Amino acid sequence: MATVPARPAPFAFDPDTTALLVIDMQRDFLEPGGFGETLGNDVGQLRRVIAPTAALLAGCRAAGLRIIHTREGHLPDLSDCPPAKLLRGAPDLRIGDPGPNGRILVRGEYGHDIVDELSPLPGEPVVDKPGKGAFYATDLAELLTGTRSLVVAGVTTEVCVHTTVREANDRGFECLVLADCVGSYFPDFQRVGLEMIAAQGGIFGWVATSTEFLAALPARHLEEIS
Ligand code: C5J
Repeated sequence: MATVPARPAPFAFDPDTTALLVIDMQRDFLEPGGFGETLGNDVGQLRRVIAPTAALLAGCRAAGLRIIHTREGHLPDLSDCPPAKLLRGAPDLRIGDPGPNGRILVRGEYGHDIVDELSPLPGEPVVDKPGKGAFYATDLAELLTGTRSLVVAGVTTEVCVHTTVREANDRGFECLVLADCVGSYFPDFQRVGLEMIAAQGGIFGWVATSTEFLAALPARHLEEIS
């Protein structure tokens, strides 16, 4: 077992039963012209997550940790998009409308894919999800058979990261959320979102930084892989 100095308490994990889950690092959320910006958000708030997450991916790949990516989006006919999600709010462009990066939040479009800096490598599963939570209407639970701990990165902290970590917690996974590798369009939501996870004795998870996590990956494990 390895141990990370996390909040509210040290997080113990076995690298052999731990997976890194990178949530929705898609152009539609992180680049101009996508779903996030059309809702009125400043995508610059999320882009600070890219560099630490790239370093995290490199470290986890070197350590042989299992890595799974997710993408939020819908079928081209939008049959998997609930009407309330389609019609909610007053965005400039709605889900399915043509935008500068292709149809907004539609699978197969340029904007739906993961940003170049964090491209999945061959063999790293990419889970396409229609909802905010990564377990809803996906095969993520089956992919995680034998996994006990999840290290979580991605966007946005208070929406898809929170929903997924709550779902994972209810399914018995122990979740460590990396504060510098998750991002929100709203600084207050980022702060409070992280506080909510670790409050009440870690009500549904633990919080640490990627530096703390990478420092805790056992050297023995790193040597075995290289
Ligand atoms: C949102 C997400 N914010 N990936 N999606 O709509 O958090």
